[in-house]
Amino acid sequence: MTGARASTVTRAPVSSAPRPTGLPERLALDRTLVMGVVNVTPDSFSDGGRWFEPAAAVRHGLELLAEGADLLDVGGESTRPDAGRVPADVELGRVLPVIDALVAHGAVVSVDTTRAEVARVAVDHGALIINDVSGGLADPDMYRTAARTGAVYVAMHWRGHADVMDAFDVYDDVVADVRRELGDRLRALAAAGVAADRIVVDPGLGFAKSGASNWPLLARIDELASLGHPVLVGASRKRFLGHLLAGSGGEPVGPLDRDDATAAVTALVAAAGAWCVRVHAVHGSADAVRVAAAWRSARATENDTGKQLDDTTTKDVTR
Ligand code: PMM
Repeated sequence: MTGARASTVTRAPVSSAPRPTGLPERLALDRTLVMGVVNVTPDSFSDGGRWFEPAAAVRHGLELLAEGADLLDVGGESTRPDAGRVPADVELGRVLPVIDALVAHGAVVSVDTTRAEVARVAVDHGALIINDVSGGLADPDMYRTAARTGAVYVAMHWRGHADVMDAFDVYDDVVADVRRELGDRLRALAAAGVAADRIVVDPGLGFAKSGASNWPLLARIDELASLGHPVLVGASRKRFLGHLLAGSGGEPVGPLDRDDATAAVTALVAAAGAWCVRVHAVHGSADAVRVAAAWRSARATENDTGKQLDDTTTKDVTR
């Protein structure tokens, strides 16, 4: 009994995850947040075209909120492998009416863009988060814009646009390499005047990462968290989950059949202390973050109890 208890105190403590400043108080929760994806694109890999009309996108965003999303990520340019670029005015024309309507409904909105101009206008229209999958590498004005607007900035690990990224899936140690490259981004953000407490980091699952490269990033997420910033994870419906679930013929399952696996990833990264998960199907992940919060809380209590018992045991032994 004493031995079993003593072993609990040797575990790593469950640290409370950092969260960015600058968001409404209602998002300061003791659990991982769920970001629902609203892709206003004709060609995103899992839901392209389904919410392309602004009214459909707004309806979809409201449904995701009703299912338990804490915030909504609105994007107007697909980042699926091989996707081409769309002009900035087209991107803005897609996202602005949707952001306007969702903000008017009281939603916390993030804009998914690699363009400083799109980010700036979206923040003017009420977006509170700039979600930049390029981590600032696609547009030299992005960090200045993040600094000037004061928006929360998500710096995702990125090595190149969608049409070329698969060629950059070359790592010595994917976790160490991603951590180092995110560290470079953090230094550049600091030099541009972006407040450290507004920055979130993201491993960029699926971006210049094949199936095998994604799992260590999930399993060793604590190493990315050790950069000292909140961590956002976007595993939802990605190819590596399709390959994991492939049947005996080796065919990956389709994107819409990856939501249960996505929720399982949500539970794991939420238990590890991720700040937020970005998902297409909200319901399963909204449950998963609550399971993980209960698990973390019980684990923290058990560690405390274990420590008290262990201290008592120590006194007994020395008496
Ligand atoms: N993945 C996609 C788009 N935006 N943003 C962040 N921060 N992290 C991600 O992993 C991420 C993202 C690609 O998925 P989609 O085509 O379904 O939007």
